[in-house]
Amino acid sequence: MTVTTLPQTVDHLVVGAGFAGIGMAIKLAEAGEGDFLVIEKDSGVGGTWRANTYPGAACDVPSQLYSFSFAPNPSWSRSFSAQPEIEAYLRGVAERSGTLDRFAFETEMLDAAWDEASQRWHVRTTRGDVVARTLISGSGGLSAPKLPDIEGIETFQGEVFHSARWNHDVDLTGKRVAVIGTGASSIQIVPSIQPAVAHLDLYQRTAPYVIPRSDRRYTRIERLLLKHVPAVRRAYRTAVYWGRETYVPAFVVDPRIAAPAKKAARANIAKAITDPELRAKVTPTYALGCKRVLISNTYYSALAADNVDLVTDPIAKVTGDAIVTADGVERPIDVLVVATGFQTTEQPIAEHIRGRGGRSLSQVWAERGMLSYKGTTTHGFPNLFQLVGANTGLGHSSMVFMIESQIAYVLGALRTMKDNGYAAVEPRQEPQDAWNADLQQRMKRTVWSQGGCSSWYLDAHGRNTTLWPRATFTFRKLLSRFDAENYDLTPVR
Ligand code: N01
Repeated sequence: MTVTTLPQTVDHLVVGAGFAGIGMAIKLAEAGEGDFLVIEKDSGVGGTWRANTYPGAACDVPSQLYSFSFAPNPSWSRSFSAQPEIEAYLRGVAERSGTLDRFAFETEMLDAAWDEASQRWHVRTTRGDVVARTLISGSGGLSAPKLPDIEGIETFQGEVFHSARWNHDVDLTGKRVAVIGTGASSIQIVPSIQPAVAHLDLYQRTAPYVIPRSDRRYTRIERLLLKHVPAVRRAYRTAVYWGRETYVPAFVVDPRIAAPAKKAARANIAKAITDPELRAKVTPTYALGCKRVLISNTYYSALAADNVDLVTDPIAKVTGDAIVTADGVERPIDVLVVATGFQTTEQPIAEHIRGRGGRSLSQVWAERGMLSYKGTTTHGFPNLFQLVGANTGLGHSSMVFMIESQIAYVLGALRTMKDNGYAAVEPRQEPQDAWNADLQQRMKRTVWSQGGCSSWYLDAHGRNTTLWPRATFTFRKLLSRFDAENYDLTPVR
């Protein structure tokens, strides 16, 4: 039974029921750190893995690593899981944890304001107000769709939807479809819908690097071993973790290490595409790793199919029934899919979280970009914890690892507060500035800054405020202890 009537007060209010929110709820319950409530705008758990149901949606991080360390999934069917399997895993974890009676679904946070007098967060939701000692955001870095600002798009008379809001009521069979964007979502959508549609125009602004996807169904023997022998599961997980951790972060700062991946990307094109013009169009012109490296065995062969056109002329406008490119060519369509990504560095939720003095996160970030202390806390925002906060994203490994590191840090903060009678903790400006100066210094040398591309990793001023530039175990080490000495600590009055 989930929450139907919101409590007026709670110790900890968690926002979002994806990996972060579920993990936080389980660990809060285990630690017995006061009562808590998880609010979620959707009607069930899963977060991004519930929202993204587009055809072909799957994870590009190996299954064994893409799960909580404390809740291994003995039943993954393949080495890279598809969306339904990940959503089912998360649902199962939440159900088995016994915490679902603290979850309120179809409850969206409208705004949150820190009240200095009571040392509490006052939170307005679509289903009533809640006052909480701490506000723990698990609302995700890739959850608010970014819609393209294209002239006339609002006048389109056919069906139009974003990749993360797939409209399953629209049957694409025999339709003329346009997909805008060639990121991780698009390269999964395109091969999945290509066989069914009459014609597909794929609008590419920048060619991605696409390397082969080493996905396969586990054999029967493997499935048995993974299910019944925890040591085998651990060995698979460890192998995947270190395989990525030793190779991938290294090429972020040394392009020579990317040579084998670049070769694999070129071979991937050569294998599927014979037309030299199309080959040239899909060949990236910037350094590998500058944008997220994508994985697929079917994307290029879908592009080579007779019913697909890869359009690289810039889009000039959308009319009632067509897309018109800058060269004046008009391509009629029935359905428009915008696979144009997410609002990453200017997240809408930031406008609605107001800290000390009534300043919102977006006001603070407007000056120096999205920033935080250790990706989790922010000066001026006492008792606010952001899971998947600034500079915690990864291009190479599992976000679940990062989330678990953050959850442990939050629990450390809550323990410190309880043991010492603190009402509030807030990172001091100085350590926060030092943390961010160090990050930005490291960013200068990376392929994300030097690689000659634009990406969702960078904000409007070219600052990378989304990715973690070091090894993931370093992040875990740096967050392994709650460093109260770097915080202002307000005693309970
Ligand atoms: O979004 P994106 P995504 N006109 O921002 C183009 C995760 N994810 O949803 O490159 C024309 O990567 C834009 O062009 P350009 C993963 O972290 C994971 O695909 O900016 N085009 C780009 O091609 C991923 O990185 C998985 O020039 C426009 C595309 O739209 C992140 O989510 C699966 C445009 C956007 O690509 C985001 O991926 C899916 C415009 N106005 C997602 N605006 C897996 O685990 C944007 N574009 C597999």
